[in-house]
This record gives sequence, structure tokens and C-alpha cells, in this order.
Amino acid sequence: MTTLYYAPGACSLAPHIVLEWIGAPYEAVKVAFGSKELLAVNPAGAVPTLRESDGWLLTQAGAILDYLAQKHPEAGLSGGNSLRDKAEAHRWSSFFTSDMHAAFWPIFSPHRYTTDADAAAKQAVVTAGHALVRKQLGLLDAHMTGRDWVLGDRSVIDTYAFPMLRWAIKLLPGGLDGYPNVQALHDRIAVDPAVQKVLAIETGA
Ligand SMILES: N[C@@H](CCC(=O)N[C@@H](CS)C(=O)NCC(=O)O)C(=O)O
Repeated sequence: MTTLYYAPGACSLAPHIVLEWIGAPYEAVKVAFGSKELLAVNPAGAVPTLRESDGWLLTQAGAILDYLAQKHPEAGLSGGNSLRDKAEAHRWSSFFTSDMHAAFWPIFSPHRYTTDADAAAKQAVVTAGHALVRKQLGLLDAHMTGRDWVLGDRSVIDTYAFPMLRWAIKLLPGGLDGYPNVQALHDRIAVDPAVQKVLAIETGA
């Protein structure tokens, strides 16, 4: 059986939703960042990590999402099969990994971005993170004009956006105000019954 190692509300929420959408049996194991259990499957101590029943391990959210979409073509979550469809899926996966996710790191872990122990210095890093996140939200909002989903149809890429949009709502002063297309994308994903089910599992609600 496929096993997903996840932390509640983290970027691992994306493959968790995808596994639910696919509907094949899987196991979801809740882990703490950097825990012994997680380090045993991912030396980075990070989620998501996917394990197949033969022991094969896969890390990196973008790679896991693409793997699941390709493994289960019947679920129709890859974003399409043409050369350009694949390039767009790769483009947006890279955007969420390298631009959007990375923009949150100074907010989550300001101590990694300054050697100054002063609280004001850390707050300055957080504030710089807010500006970075806003830049990415602006780019995504413009792309989402007139679209329901990031790619043509609903795909794994929408699930990748979802945890980050939840972080923005929670952590960014003003949340998604000023990004109506992004807010609409968030709301479209949030009402999905499988998404509700996964959120209830992850938060223990
Ligand atoms: N590049 C990795 C980053 C994974 C990552 O940083 N995940 C976060 C949760 S969203 C994490 O596990 N953080 C733990 C840490 O930074 O120590 C990916 O895209 O999967």
C-alpha cells in the first residue's frame, strides 16, 4: 500500500488530497518535522514523503504530485498529455515549489534568515516574507483571471496551491484581500468533500 508521511496543514496536504481523489487504498502517517520516524524515511526531516509497499521512497512535493498523477491516469489529475500541457504542469509545479513555498520560509522560520537574535530583526525578516508572498499571490491572481483551475482542468497543481493559500489566509496581514481570483480558487478547492475529509483527518476534527 502507498504510505504518505504528513504534518497537519503542511504542504503534504496536497498529496493527501490527491490520494483521496484517486480513491485507491493508502495509509497516512502523521509525523513531526525532524522526528526520528520522519528522518528514517527522509534525511531532510521534511514532509511530504511517500513510501511504496516495496520500500521505495519519494520526497519533494512536486515530484510526488506528478508521480501520483502519472501512476493513476484514470483519475485525470495530470493537467493533460500534450507537450505544452506537460510544460504548463511543470511550470506551475516549479512556481509553487520555488517561488510560492519558498516565499513563506522567512515567515515560518525567520531565525534561518538572520543571525541577529534580536526580535526586531526577526520581525523584519517576517515582513520581508510577507512582501515576497504578496508578489507570488499577485502573479497567481493575474493567471487565474477567467480560470477555474490553475491548469485547464482540475489537477494536482490545484492541491499544491491549497495549503499555501491557507497559510496566506492565516499568516498574511489582510489574508487574500486584494486577490479575488486566488480567494475563489481557495474556496473552490475548500468545498470539495474529499478536501473536507482530509482536513478533518489532519486536524483531528
Ligand atoms: N522542497 C521540499 C520542501 C519540503 C518542506 O520544507 N516541507 C515543510 C512542510 S510544508 C517541512 O517539512 N518543514 C520542516 C522543516 O523545515 O524543518 C518539498 O517541496 O517537498
